[in-house]
Amino acid sequence: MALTLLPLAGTAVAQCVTVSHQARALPTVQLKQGAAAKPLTVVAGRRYVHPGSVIANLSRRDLEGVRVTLVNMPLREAAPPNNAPLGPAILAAVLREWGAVPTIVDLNAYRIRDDDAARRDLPNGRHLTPDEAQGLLERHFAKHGDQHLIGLSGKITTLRWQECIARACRVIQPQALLVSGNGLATEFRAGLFHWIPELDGVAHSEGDDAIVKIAYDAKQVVELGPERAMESGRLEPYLIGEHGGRPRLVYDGGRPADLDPSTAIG
Ligand code: B12
Repeated sequence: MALTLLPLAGTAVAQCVTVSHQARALPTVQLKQGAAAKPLTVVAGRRYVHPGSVIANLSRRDLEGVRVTLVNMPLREAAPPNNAPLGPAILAAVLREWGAVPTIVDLNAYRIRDDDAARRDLPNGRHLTPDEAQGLLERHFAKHGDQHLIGLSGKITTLRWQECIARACRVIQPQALLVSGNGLATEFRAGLFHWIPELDGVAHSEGDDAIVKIAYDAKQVVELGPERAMESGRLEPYLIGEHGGRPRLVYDGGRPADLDPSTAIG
């Protein structure tokens, strides 16, 4: 007997979530052309390095005043926003312990009740549009200053959003190290660079220790400039190559040995 596949009720909503014309019109990251262009040389078979062993060499002084914005991606538009962004919250707490200045933009916290939401039968309201999300980020950076690090956080379902937010961040905060962590990054690792070339780094698995090294690297990239930071050797051991004059980093995650971060801070 032949099976007939019926369209799922939720798909109509998902298809309506499109990247706006303005967001599409943003320029993609400028890559060096011709002789200046260096190919991405991937270090074959790089061995796993637990981030706890790397940050053992860092102290609070290394992260003092480093500004970090963590951006949590929207999910489940039809549901009320009843999930706190626990991953970014843990990372922000760790960063604060290390003397950095973290902020969180939770794009999932917003549900807009308007004619569009009513037309699309979303009684809890709709997500922000990409343009609205970009406006929110612009206001956030105007208030909190230029950032050393922007960390994107989202599940495997957030690729479209991360493409859009990465592109916007590259334009609004070109100096910042841009790194994706959580489910999407853990699933695709370096493969994510093909879809989101604006990214400087991806971080897989638990970020509790890794975020300290990522913030340290971000400080090096902003203060020394990308080229000198790469030459300094300070981006080791997670630097896998260079792309368009900027570093390509793949951060290993791992469970922290001790859940009390203060015991691990040098
Ligand atoms: C609670 C939960 C939800 C909540 C949402 C929570 C939220 N706000 O993210 C709800 C119920 C909404 C949900 C929905 C879904 N979920 Co869910 N969920 C979970 C669950 C049980 C806990 C997540 C959590 O809070 N963990 C605790 C926090 C502290 O950890 P974390 O968020 O992972 O953050 C850590 C790292 O990821 C990392 N990190 C996070 N952000 C960043 C950012 C940077 C820059 C860096 C460096 C690191 C980093 O560091 C953090 C600390 O170590 C996990 C299973 C699990 N045990 O983790 C599944 C899990 C995350 N869900 C999963 C899936 C598949 C889904 C759905 C797609 C299921 C579906 N088919 O509908 C939907 C999403 C629907 C959609 N439209 O997008 C998968 C994710 C797979 C993936 N690769 O993304 C998981 C792992 C379950 C599984 N094993 O399959 N989920």
